[in-house]
Amino acid sequence: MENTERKPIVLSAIQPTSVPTLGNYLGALKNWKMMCEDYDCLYAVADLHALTVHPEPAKLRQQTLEMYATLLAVGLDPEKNIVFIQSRVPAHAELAWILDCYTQFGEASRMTQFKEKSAKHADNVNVGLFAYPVLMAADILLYQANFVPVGADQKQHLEIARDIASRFNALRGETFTLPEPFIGKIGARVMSLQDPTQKMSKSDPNPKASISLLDDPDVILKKFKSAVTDSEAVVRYADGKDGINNLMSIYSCCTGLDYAAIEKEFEGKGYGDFKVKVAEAVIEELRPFRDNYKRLMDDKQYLLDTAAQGAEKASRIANRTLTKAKKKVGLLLG
Ligand code: ATP
Ligand code: LTN
Repeated sequence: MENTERKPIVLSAIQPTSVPTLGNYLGALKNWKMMCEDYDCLYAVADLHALTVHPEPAKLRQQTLEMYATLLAVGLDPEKNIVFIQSRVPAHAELAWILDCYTQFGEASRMTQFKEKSAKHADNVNVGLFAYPVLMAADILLYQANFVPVGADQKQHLEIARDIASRFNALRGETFTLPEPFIGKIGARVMSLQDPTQKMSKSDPNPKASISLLDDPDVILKKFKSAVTDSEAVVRYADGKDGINNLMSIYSCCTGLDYAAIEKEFEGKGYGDFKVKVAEAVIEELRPFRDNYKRLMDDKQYLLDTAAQGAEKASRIANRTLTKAKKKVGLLLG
């Protein structure tokens, strides 16, 4: 995919840490698919980022393949987009080192995700975890991306990517495009079904808290039925109704209805009816994904071949920017 039509460039990535949740889907993957028509899009499986949590090697390999299949199964066409695995494009790690040297210790220390993850895993606060946002900046800047579709939790990482890029540009001359986050209005922060003050997360140990994209329909229904709500028994969007607000935003994302229309639909009805309707909407939304995913996972060779082609196309673009950055910092090229 050469940028001959000069469409704006979009890049995003997702870690292969486990099966994506409804949060990953509504906050990120669904937007990735929507952007395919109007932008030149690159989407990656961020396997290098996943190394920060020391996954078991065989498991990481399997989950990387599964996440690659997931990206295709949500409808990202590998002919129209570049869909690739991060570690297969060595330029990411190379540029990350250069950018490490243009990132201040203080600014990286302020990253909320670093603080949260290092508090949660105090036994493994490695340098990779600290430099995680710099690798993410390299992912984005290598492709001169204009927009980065992510959930709200990644906003701060986008800001540091911009800061690193502008510092580099100011010191070494115009090299990188400054990226902007693309955060959807609804679905940017899907909350846990068991504690609606916390975001739904793949790594939540409580399986009832999140919907996995591969959950069977009856499991999805059960999880929604046991979602934590409040005692008011009125379906309306309001402060203090975190559980219902969350279900309303999920329903809105899956049906396209706005909050006023949802309130009207459930006027005089209890939470029981509402939860069943939300579950049904989610089941329908995910049905094509489940079918595609199963089919793709049965054809491992196709996945490997497509990933190899994706890496080749991505490398061609990434290497241009890498060479430019190397020259700017004074590395001797042949
Ligand atoms: P982990 O639990 O392993 O940290 P995660 O579920 O937060 O993972 P990531 O791989 O870090 O998922 O994120 C992939 C994409 O999904 C990112 O764009 C992120 O912003 C988005 N995302 C993650 N959780 C949510 C959520 N609850 N609501 C909306 N978007 C989300
Ligand atoms: N840190 C991101 C995943 C990620 C990413 C990126 C997102 C890695 N590299 C580049 C956008 C652009 C996360 O979602 N946790």
